[in-house]
Amino acid sequence: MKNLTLSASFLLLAAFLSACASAPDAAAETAGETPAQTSTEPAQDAAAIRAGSVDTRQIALTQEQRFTAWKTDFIHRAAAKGYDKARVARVINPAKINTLALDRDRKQPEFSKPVWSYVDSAASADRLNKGQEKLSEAEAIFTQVESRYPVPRHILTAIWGLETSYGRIMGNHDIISALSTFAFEGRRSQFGEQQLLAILDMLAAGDVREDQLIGSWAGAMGMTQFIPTTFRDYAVDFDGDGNKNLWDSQGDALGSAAHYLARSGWRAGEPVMAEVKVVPDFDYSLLEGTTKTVSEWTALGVSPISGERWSQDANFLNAKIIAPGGHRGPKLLTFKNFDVIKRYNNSTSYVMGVTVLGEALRGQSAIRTAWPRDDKPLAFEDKKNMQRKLTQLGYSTGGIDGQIGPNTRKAIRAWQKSNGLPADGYMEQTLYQRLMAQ
Ligand SMILES: [Ca+2]
Repeated sequence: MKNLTLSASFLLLAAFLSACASAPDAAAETAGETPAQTSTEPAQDAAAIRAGSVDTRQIALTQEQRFTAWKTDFIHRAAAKGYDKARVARVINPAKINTLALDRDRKQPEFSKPVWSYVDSAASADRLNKGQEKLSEAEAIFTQVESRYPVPRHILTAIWGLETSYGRIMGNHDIISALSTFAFEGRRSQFGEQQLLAILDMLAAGDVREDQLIGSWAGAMGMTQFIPTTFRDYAVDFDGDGNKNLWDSQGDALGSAAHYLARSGWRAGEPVMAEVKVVPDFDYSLLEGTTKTVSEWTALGVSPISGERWSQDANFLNAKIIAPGGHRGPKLLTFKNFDVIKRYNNSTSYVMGVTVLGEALRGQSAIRTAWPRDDKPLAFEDKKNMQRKLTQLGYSTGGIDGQIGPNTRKAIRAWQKSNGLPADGYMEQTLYQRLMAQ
């Protein structure tokens, strides 16, 4: 597969060699983007090609030409959808390929960190202290936001802190270029085009100015890192100055985050999650997203970690149970508001980070049980080995891809069960050694 791709790009490169020489305009536009080390003399290029080394300048030109063609095509298609063609052209034409966005998007998902290191860093002393400063500094704004939306200030502050360290790290990428890069190439072209159209909507509505459109390489903007579709659909001009300024206006940023969470179904006065303990013979297969009322969970041996009983109101709430560090680590009931924060960022670790920091900001401790910190998460290759071994032993993981999804957890649980172990679907290092020895 790899070889096929390589020879295909070589053919493409060869086909464009003469075209590039006769059409320098597209290349000239982005001369500043061309890495310095590729500006070699033509003769040297020819020698390099004869020597068989890769001519990166020619690849860049080819890509540049295709990028220009994509722009023309996108401008036509946007116009066909009813967008003002002159405006689209003015916005899209200056876009440059963002190589960081291209590289990051192509990479495998990061080596997964254990959930506790994410939660620890989310609620670090520094973030907690700065969050407390922000809570008092922006007290009047929070009071106004809370009077309009049901989301409490400690949750908004935690999101603000996790997204951008309270506005300190908002990204300095040109959003149009980053999104055009996605739209032009790679596995996220549909996402890129959708987000660009959202930007065009925002500009047409007069919500933002073009010069404000700066953010992360992934296309998120402002203190609360809204991607354009979220920005278009949920950002509010909370301070009423006529501009939805998520970059500089704390009112706009916090009001917009509160509005987004409210519209995603935030329930006033309800918890996000609650730490629990379970009976020794608890059925851990219930960890896979089963929703039950708190009183039903009580009947299954789940109770508050504090040893107290649930309040009468709590008994009627719907909840799921999670144990992100396995049965030795904290176990938590998660409520509707947990899923609402997931709309913001679809990651269990993220929501736990927001909640742990948020609770700390109001002097509470969301998690008491120690994480199994002595355990080192499995490397990607180990995960594949584990899947291969489980499958060999008759516990199908539905494929060997190094990704731990519901099928793999199900296989782990079946193996754990038949070995008389707590069937939490969580593979610790020691268990992994034991499995591989079988
Ligand atoms: Ca405003």
